[in-house]
Amino acid sequence: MLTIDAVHLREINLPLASAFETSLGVTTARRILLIEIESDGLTGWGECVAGEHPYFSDESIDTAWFITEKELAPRLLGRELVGGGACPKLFRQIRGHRMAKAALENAVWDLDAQQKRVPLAQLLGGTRQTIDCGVSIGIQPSQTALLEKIAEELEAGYQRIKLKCKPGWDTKIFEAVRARWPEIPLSCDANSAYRIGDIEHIAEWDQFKLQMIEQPLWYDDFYFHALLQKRLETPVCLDESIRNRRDALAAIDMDSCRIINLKVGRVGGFSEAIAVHNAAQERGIPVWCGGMLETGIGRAHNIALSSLENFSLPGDVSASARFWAEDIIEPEVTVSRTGEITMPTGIGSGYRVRRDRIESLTVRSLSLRAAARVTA
Ligand code: OSB
Ligand code: MG
Repeated sequence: MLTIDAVHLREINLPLASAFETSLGVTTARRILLIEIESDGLTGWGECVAGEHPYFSDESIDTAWFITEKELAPRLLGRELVGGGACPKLFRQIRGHRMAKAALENAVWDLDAQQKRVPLAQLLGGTRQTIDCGVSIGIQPSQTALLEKIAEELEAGYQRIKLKCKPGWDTKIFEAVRARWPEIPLSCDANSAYRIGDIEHIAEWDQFKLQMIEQPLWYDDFYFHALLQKRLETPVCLDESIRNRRDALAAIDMDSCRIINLKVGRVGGFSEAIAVHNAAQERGIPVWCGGMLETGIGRAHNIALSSLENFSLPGDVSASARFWAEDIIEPEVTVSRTGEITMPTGIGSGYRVRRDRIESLTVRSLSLRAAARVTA
């Protein structure tokens, strides 16, 4: 049993090593909400993946901070929990705010793994010893810059290249990339930049033999993605649309997608992520682990999750150095020349959190302590 003694919120500001551009906009620095949960002298960490603006989802760091402070943390403080799996029920009264919920729930899992002295991956039910890594490459200033970037990432060993795309940065770009690399595993991610009227335009991409087309249409849609999938040979992959297990079931049954990008923050925490993973596995649908420009804390959690069996395609889980001049964990996440991350074997996430560095990056913090212990 874990008793939640305190929940600490903090915001750190961290510039990205290089700007990341998608159809949603350009990100040059991150404002990140980190969660620390204390129980009997141990500390579990969680990272909230909500962005500075509610562009990817309807959450932002500021809504997440508010909901964590006013609604979620009070439901945990002083409670005795069997583990992270107890969180969804405690949070059920609050609708939405899944990224805020995930940061707390994942911190509880992190803590539980430390208390039980097991690797987090093992606690989650993971079996893989290594995970396969791909990269997501943002929209670049020019086609030449993009080709250089791809060459670099292939040279580094990454097993799959995902190209961010949008109208005007799509067919021509895919043509240029395929002309130079006819066979590499290649995919694209539109972050909902297209509409169903673009169906014939998107269907032209079948010629590029993409591994998948990620979230081409509306962020909250299943129906039109199913119409599009019917017209395509290339598998559609859903990211934004999948909020939980029921969404995964609906999308799979409707043939809205044939692959799922699973992001633990987007679905509200490890419990729901495992539920989505299992539902997809039972139906023969592969999942892969998505990324949200995480620091090492969220990255380490993504690595642990990726060790589950049905994470059978390379994820957007890549080296710390691609995002940060200096990460906030030790050792930093590194990827082998064959594009793999070896699962850490230590207890908990297997990475040490650099509290001194986090302190120096902190721009605001708030500590909430239990008034008394409550038995749930
Ligand atoms: O749609 O997968 C996405 C980054 C921020 C917001 C949305 C997405 C992304 C990525 C992943 O593409 C980048 C990464 O963390 O490796
Ligand atoms: Mg995506």
